[in-house]
Amino acid sequence: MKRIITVQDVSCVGKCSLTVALPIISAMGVEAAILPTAVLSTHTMFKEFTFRDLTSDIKPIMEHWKKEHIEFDAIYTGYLGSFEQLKLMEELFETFKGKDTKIIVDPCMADNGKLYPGFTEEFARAMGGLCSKADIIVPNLTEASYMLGIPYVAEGYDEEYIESVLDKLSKLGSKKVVLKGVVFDKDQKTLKNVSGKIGIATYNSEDGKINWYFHEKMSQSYHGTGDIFASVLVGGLSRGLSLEKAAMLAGDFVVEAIRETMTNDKEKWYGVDFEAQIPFLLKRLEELCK
Ligand code: PXL
Repeated sequence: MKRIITVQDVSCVGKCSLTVALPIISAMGVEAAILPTAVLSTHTMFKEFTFRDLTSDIKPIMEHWKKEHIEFDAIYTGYLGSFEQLKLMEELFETFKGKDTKIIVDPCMADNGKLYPGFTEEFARAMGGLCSKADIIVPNLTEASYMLGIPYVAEGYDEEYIESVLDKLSKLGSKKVVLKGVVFDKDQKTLKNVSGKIGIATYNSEDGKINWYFHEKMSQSYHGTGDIFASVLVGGLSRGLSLEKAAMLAGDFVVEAIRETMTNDKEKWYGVDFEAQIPFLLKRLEELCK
């Protein structure tokens, strides 16, 4: 069985970060080891959440693993809360990157044109630095814009604009980029029937190829869907899927999880009801693995 390590906070209530990564990656048949960076009573979209920083535990945990010769097939970082944690992640990568270990960085810090509470533009640029050490990065368009220091463009852009964003992102230093949340308001030179849908662009800087996957754009958006996307991507890659297939599976699962949640929409800030769609995820995973 493949073993990955994921580094994120524990938000005790409010489905995101480790409370989605663990069940999803485990359900996909991959061992999910964790390195919790902080414990919060809820994610930061609630008011008056508690917060306990665990940064000082990170190094001793890594040292113990090193002594035990523990190895990981993938290292996946999500929500990180400080410059110090970003530095520690570089050390984690250097220490545990084996010959075939994939490093996946989800620069989780912003959406819909805005940084999450507590993050700054300076932090976003430093996150760009961590991305340079990754094999694959998974930003949405807002995170991409902050990391690149370019204005966030909400709508009206074209294929060429997205190609230039992908090129700039790969120049941060990661060979592969999965850019989420691309919406074209009309068909493009090479992309037909895409207007109003939501697209995921998978870019490989080695051959310059972009693979597009468009799916239904749901009328509601929810918290934690980025973490669900990245978790499925990591699970899919660990099960041997190509990056393109893993991104497709992740996009489809997020859509089904949102559809499920929209049938019971009382707790919008709580996160999506992905649990009910795990059978769908596993069925699609097995089909794609064939
Ligand atoms: O879903 C991203 C996330 C993870 N962890 C915490 C958050 C957020 C988004 O706001 O607050 C603590």
